[in-house]
Amino acid sequence: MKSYPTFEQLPIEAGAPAESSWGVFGEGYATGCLNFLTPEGVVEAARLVQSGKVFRLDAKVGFAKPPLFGRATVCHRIVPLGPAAHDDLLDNFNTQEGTQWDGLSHVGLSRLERFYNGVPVADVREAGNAKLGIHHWANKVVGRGVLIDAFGFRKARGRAVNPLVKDVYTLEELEAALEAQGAKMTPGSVLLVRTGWMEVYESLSAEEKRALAPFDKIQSIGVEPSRNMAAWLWDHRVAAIATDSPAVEPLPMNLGDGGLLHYRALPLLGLPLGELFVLAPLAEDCARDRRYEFLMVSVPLNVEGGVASPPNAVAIK
Ligand code: UVW
Repeated sequence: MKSYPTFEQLPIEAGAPAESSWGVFGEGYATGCLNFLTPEGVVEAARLVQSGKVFRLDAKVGFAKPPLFGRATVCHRIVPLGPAAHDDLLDNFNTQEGTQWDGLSHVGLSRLERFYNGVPVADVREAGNAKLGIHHWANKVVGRGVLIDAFGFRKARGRAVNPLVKDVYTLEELEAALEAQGAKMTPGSVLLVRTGWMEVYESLSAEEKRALAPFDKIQSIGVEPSRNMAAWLWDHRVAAIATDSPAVEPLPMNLGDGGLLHYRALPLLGLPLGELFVLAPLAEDCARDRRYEFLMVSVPLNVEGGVASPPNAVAIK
């Protein structure tokens, strides 16, 4: 892998905000940390395929009823094309209604009115989002995946955990879980962290799901949103981080808090955040064969100027 600055050496560009990687990836400005995934890394990751098991990492479209944070409800209709022929129509589809990658134009720095690499709000909202659109990721999210089963680690130690209540998996805990798994972070990996949120959510009644969905009601466990966490992710050359929780970091979150992982990751480091991934079946298989690494293939929707996308992701072991 090319040599990149350490977190402590950031920023490298004059006038860029503190703790930002603006300018680091040159021509690859639109893909941020996905630049840590290389063709050589894809070849190495393919060697991890041994059992031929394939794990789908996105939930079914429309699984969240209603969608979280007040997002629109998708409507699937089958429309006739001929006497015995049909098409699908997905009406009202918000690309973040369920399992999703947050693209680099999803959240910016409100104090600067800028997104990653200094892209102004107007470029995203009014000019078609050519610079940071999700189309830049169309063939970029393939490589080694590593799972940290933080939920399993806590439970195995007899610690009570309710993922649907605000709580934090500390960096120390994530490192301890990695060590207990006998796994290592190799530069240029997609990191998946199982928090337990999705499986507990799936066990709720329709009424309970409705009650927790609004922005001001939703609670979640998440990974520590600290400077140390951002530094660890950057210095380990993590290409993207995804969890089975709604925001990667704990909820509720105060959008006025500049220390949120959403700000540290998306507009500052260019680090994609994945949310509401399905990780329990993968975690169970990893616990069975003690192999927590795999080939990960994600092909986001190829939408010119898109802000986010379902990951369309699989882990292959
Ligand atoms: C918000 O930023 C509220 O949404 P998400 O957690 O889906 O990125």
